[in-house]
Formats: sequence, C-alpha cells, structure tokens
Amino acid sequence: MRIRWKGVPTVLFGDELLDKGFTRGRAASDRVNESNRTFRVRKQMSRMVQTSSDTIAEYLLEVVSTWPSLDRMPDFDQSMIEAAVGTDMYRKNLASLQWAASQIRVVASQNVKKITRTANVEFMHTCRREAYGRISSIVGQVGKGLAWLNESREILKVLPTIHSDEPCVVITGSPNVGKSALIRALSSGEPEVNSYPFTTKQLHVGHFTSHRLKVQLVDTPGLLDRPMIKRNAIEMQAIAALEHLGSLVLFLLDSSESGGASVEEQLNLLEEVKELLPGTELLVCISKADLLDPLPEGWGDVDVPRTKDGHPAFSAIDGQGVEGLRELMMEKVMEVQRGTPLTLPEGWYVRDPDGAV
Ligand SMILES: Nc1nc2c(ncn2[C@@H]2O[C@H](COP(=O)(O)OP(=O)(O)OP(=O)(O)O)[C@@H](O)[C@H]2O)c(=O)[nH]1
Ligand SMILES: [Mg+2]
Repeated sequence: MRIRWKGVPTVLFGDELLDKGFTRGRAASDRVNESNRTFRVRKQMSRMVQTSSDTIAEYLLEVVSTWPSLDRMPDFDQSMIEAAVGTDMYRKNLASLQWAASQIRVVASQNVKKITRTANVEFMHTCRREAYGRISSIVGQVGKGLAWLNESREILKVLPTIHSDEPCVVITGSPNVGKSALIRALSSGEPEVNSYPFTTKQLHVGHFTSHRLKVQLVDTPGLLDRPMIKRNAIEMQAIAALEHLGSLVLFLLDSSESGGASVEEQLNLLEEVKELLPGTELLVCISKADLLDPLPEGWGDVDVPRTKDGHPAFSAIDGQGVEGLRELMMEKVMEVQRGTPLTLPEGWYVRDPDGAV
C-alpha cells in the first residue's frame, strides 16, 4: 500500500471554514419563499443554522477520513511521520476535528429545536446568533489543529514513499562513496528524488524488476553517514524507519578514498550501521573499483569481480560488476522473501498437506 499525500486535499484554515459554512447558510436562507413572517423567519433561521453546521461538520469529518489512519499504515510510514511531524500531534489534531464536528452538530440541533418551538421572531434571531457564536468558538478551538494539519501536509507530501509490499534495498555508506551513482546505474528509469524531513539533502528512490520481483532502492544521505553523537532525535527516528524496510542493506566502501573519507572512518561507520540495524542483512561492496590499483580479481572478465578479501566490487561509472551485484542482491532479497509467509487475499486459505483447511 502506498500513501498518496499528494492526493490528500489541502486543509482549510478556521476562518476559511467558517466563511464557507456561513456563506452556504446564507444561501440556504435566501432560498426561503414564505409570505407569513413567523414561518419565513423560522425557516430562514433554522436553515442557516442547519446548513452552516452541516457544511462545517461534514468538512471536518472529511478531513479526518481522507487523512491516512496511523494504525493501518506500515511501520516505515509511521516512523517517517513520527520523525517528520510527530504521531502524537497527528492523532491528537485529527481527533480534535472529530470532537469539533460532533460538538457543532449538538449546538445546531439544540438551536434548531428552539427556533422551531418558538413563535417569537426576535428569539429565532437570537438562537441563530447563539448557534453561530458557539460554532465559531468551536472552530476557533481547533484552528491551531487545522493549521497544523495544513502545514504537515506540505511536509508529508515530500517524504519518501516506500511500498511496504515490495522488497527494498537500502544503500548506505559515508558521504560521496557513490550511493546515488549506484542507484542510477541499477534503476530502470530515473530515480525519484525525495527529501527526508530534516535535511535539505536529496534522497533517491530507484526501482528495477528482476526475477518477477519489483525491487526498490533507497539511499541514505546524511542519515547513517554521520557519527552517532552528532545525530539528533529526528534522525534516529528515521533510522528506526529504515529498520522496518528490512530486506537488505548494501554498505558501500570507497577504498580509493576519493570521496574524502578514509577507509578507517568508513569501517567505523560500518560498525555503527551494524549496531543500528541489527536484524537486517548487510552486504559490504567496494565502490569506484575502477580507481583501484591493482584492479580487483577478474575485472572485466567475471560477473562479480572481488577484492582480495572477498568483497564484491563494482564501478557505477563504467558499469563493471553492476549486473553481478544485482544478481547477488537478488539472491539475498529472494532469501528474505522466502522467509516471509505468503499473504493471501481475504477469504482464501492454503490447504495444508494433511488435507485440513
Ligand atoms: N571513478 C568513479 N567515480 C564515481 C563512481 N561512482 C560515483 N563516482 C563519483 O563520486 C562522486 C560521488 O558520487 P555520488 O553518487 O554522488 O555519491 P553519494 O554517496 O551519493 O554522495 P552523497 O549523497 O553526497 O553522500 C561523484 O563525483 C561521482 O561522479 C565510480 O564508480 N567510479
Ligand atoms: Mg547521494
């Protein structure tokens, strides 16, 4: 399942919402055609209250229902939302809209009742004013929540979206080791460019299909490549999100050191990554192998050239080793896939070998 934030409509601010409701209420009252004054005012006032409160309450409930439910979304998306805007606020603000909608309905029905039961035209106006005042105050109370949702939507719609039902390979390593270049080399089509909630760095998400599996590739700029102590809580949260992606982590080691980080620094980072993503399968590969002297064993001849210590090596620039690396990745990915139980559509069962259902 994929969350389509771009499909979630923008959220009105409190005053815009009141405007919308009261304009509809006014229009409904203008349509009243009644010669008896008492009947006319009664109809006008009750329509104003009913129509404006319906418009506002329905709008609020619509926001609640178009926003993806946290409980039903994959762990990765939940963690990303936690890192980007906070899941507590997300829940709290949506719940406040639900509360406001029901309060508005109560205010409307109380006042419509009073308007219907009185023969005093002045009192009808008073009831309508009272209803509008209370509706305004309820909407005022959720005004901050509406503004929060509005702002959050802008943040959430640029978050990386990962299909939780497709395998995902996370490409990591120190800055400048060739992560994005590898994603480009492996992907069919242009990688999608997204951003993490806290960094201006761009995050690439690529795809390819192999062995009938669509595999996603994500890189981690500024996420795993900084020393632990310099990371903030939000970054740690996003790292936790990566844990949920699960299939495989490729750690790129640029042993040419042309990216700026020494091999020692890179190996320290490798140890940290292992600690941070304990349950995830990790494959260490040598990037920019075209810069190595001597070139790895079998360079130009075999599918998977390897360095002396056995690490697969590749060059994203001339393509050497890239296809072999893809196959290696697929072996691991398919291993992980086999470990996950087959999910069947609702109502379908697998017959077990004993014949029981
Ligand atoms: N010679 C050589 N250069 C490479 C190779 N792959 C990447 N580069 C160069 O290394 C530099 C960094 O590559 P990127 O792919 O941007 O590295 P990155 O890890 O995504 O960098 P950040 O996102 O900034 O962490 C660029 O100048 C690339 O041209 C390679 O296989 N061989
Ligand atoms: Mg990059």
